[in-house]
Amino acid sequence: MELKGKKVLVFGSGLSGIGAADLLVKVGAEPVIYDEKKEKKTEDILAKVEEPDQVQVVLGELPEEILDEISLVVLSPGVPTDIPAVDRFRERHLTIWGEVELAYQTGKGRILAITGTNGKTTTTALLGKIIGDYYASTFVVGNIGTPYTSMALEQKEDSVTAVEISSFQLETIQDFKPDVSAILNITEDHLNRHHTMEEYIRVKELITKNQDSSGLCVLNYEDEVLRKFGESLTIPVLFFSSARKLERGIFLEGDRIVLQAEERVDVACVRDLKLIGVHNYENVMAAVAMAWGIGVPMESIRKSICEFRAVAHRIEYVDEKNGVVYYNDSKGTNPDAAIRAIKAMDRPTLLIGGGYDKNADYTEWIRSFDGKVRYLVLIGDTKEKINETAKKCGFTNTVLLENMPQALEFCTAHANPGDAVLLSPACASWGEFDNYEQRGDRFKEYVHSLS
Ligand code: UMA
Repeated sequence: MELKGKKVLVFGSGLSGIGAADLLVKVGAEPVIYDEKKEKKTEDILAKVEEPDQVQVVLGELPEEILDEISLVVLSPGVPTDIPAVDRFRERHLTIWGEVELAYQTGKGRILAITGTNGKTTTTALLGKIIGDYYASTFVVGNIGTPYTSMALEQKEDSVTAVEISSFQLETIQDFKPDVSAILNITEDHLNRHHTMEEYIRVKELITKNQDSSGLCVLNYEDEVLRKFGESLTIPVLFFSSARKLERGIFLEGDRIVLQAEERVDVACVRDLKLIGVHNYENVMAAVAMAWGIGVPMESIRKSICEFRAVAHRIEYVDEKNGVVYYNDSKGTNPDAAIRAIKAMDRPTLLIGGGYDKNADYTEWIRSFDGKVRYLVLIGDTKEKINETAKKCGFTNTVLLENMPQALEFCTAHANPGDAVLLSPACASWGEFDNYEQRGDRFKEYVHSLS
């Protein structure tokens, strides 16, 4: 579609809307940023765009006259596609694109697109490192936080882009055609938006919609829905598995990651990775398969995956000091996330937990310790409550302290070589910290200051 001279409605004034409006100005279109929240301030929105004189802002009710003038609507991912406002666009047969479609239509180069319920961000960041270490022009965009639209015009024919794509973004693609796609897993999520699991699955699977025999789709063999989907696809598929050897695919064999295609390639030993936990090995296998799919040499991939240190604050390897490995999982702000972190530990662990009280129940978290936790060091408002729960579950090795510095001092004094110290609080950070990032950063600063 020729965008030059066209009036385009950009629905949503968040990150995605600002990225879309800036791109539209650059290609000669006339964006109208529209946001339903009338409390928003036009000047605040214009302060975020690159060319405020070229952008119109409409808040609250959308006047009929604007609809008469526009020919395209770019929806932000947070805008549901079944609300009355969007029905109005459909009644007028307006083209509706999401930001991913707009970026795809204006961008260049090869595209590697990742979706899935969990692990998208880690896999996209890891893939970003693999391609960044090998190709000259690479981008990492999408749901990960950098709007795809903000980079599309920088792309060149030889660029390679890793895109994290949410189900919200997939709902509004049209021609978007990744060279390699991946669906990591599909479990129940976002049902308030997609209503049924069937619809959520359908939307996730749209990532392959425009792919053909020149492409590749990477899927999790251990996810029943995805296994069936892969078997029904007519485009090339490569499965990954953390539980079995595949005739063709990438899989875990003991502690080794193996790729079996035309020939067998020993990718790496998981002990050489800084990412830990089976869920992370799945993310690694997906990223390796995608990079291999576009021809990155295995030597280069191996080096990149062994160097990659995880997304900040998510079971992030910090350092090894005196034989003790330190992990920062400050993003573990609820028991579910903290369970994932403790499950990932493969050595005796001194666990720092506690923080702001969100009224959570800590029973399942304590039960997941599985004999691995040597000490549970508790700080914050929740320390007494967690201690009570621990006692009820029969776990008595708890230590109650005042703050993070005290907790860290205790851990460094009591950890033995071969142990891990893990910050995974199962609670929000408020109280001692402004946010989980600050809590994790303080933890890392302390670890780096150890001799
Ligand atoms: N708005 C309306 N009407 C609506 C809904 C929203 O007017 O019915 C307006 C809001 O008033 C607000 C704007 O739209 O001003 C917000 O748009 P948005 O919710 O799409 O948020 P953005 O800031 O544009 O961020 C989006 C993604 N957000 C969502 O999908 C909810 C970001 O993913 C993404 O990083 C960013 O684009 C860049 O691509 C975040 C996210 O939470 C991380 N994603 C979900 C997830 O990971 O689970 C899917």
